[in-house]
Amino acid sequence: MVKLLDQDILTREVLDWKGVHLLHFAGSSCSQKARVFLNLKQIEWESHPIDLGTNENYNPWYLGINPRGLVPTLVIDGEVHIESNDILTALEHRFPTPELIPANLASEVAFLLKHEDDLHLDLRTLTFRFMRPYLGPFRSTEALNSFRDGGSGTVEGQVDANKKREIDFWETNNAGISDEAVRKSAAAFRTAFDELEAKLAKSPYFLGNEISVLDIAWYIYAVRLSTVGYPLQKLHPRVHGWFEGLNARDEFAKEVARPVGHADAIARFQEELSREGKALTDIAML
Ligand SMILES: N[C@@H](CCC(=O)N[C@@H](CS)C(=O)NCC(=O)O)C(=O)O
Repeated sequence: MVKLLDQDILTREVLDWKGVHLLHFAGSSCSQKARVFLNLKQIEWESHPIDLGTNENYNPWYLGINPRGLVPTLVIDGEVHIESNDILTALEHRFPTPELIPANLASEVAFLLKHEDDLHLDLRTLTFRFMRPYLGPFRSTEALNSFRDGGSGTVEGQVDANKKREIDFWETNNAGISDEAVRKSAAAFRTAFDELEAKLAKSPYFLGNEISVLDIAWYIYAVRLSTVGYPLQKLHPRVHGWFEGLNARDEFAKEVARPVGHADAIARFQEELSREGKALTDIAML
């Protein structure tokens, strides 16, 4: 679990925060995952929005809490946890009911969540190619310099390689995301969702008859993929049915709802891409 050590944390005031605090962004998939989890557990928490649109995640104050410059971050009674899946695991330990990470399957769940996390940059690739009107500009040189210079640069006391990975992602893709990158990311999701389709042939949720953290995690990915034009219903009909079921639940739906106007802008952009033969389905031949 990624719980920061004292030396990793430069923004010292959070060490005095009591209770559950989530630093997050409304439209961030990992933040949405954490908020759905908090809803299902009915945990009271304090919200600290961090605006990714203005690169607030790269300002020194936030980097002093999250050296990776990513949302979400959990502060719980002065402990600082980063990495959404580790945040959920920490919350599960503190608030065990309802059980969303079955204790007898903890290591299997950790393995499956790692698989989900490994796809995060693929999700970002598709997002930044197919949701442009909603996202604004890519990360500027100035923002990336602020990121480079800020924070301790360490996680669990070690120099953190993930920071370089983040900077590399933006520097590689700032000029635009290539068709090849789109195809690679779409193929990774197709394989992952084929596996999920097979699981749903056996049970209504990924770990059996009850909702677990895996359903939350993949729900959030399914939302984003549907938004960028991935043909979920056509390619994975069981996953689509499961997705619709979760969409009907307020604890899920309210966390992924888009502000008025955004959904329309994205839909118009998708239509435009389809007319030009540049939609995700065209490029990835799905
Ligand atoms: N592995 C990380 C990934 C977190 C992540 O990439 N968060 C995105 C939002 S979903 C972010 O903060 N991006 C920074 C940016 O867009 O500048 C986690 O699970 O917490």
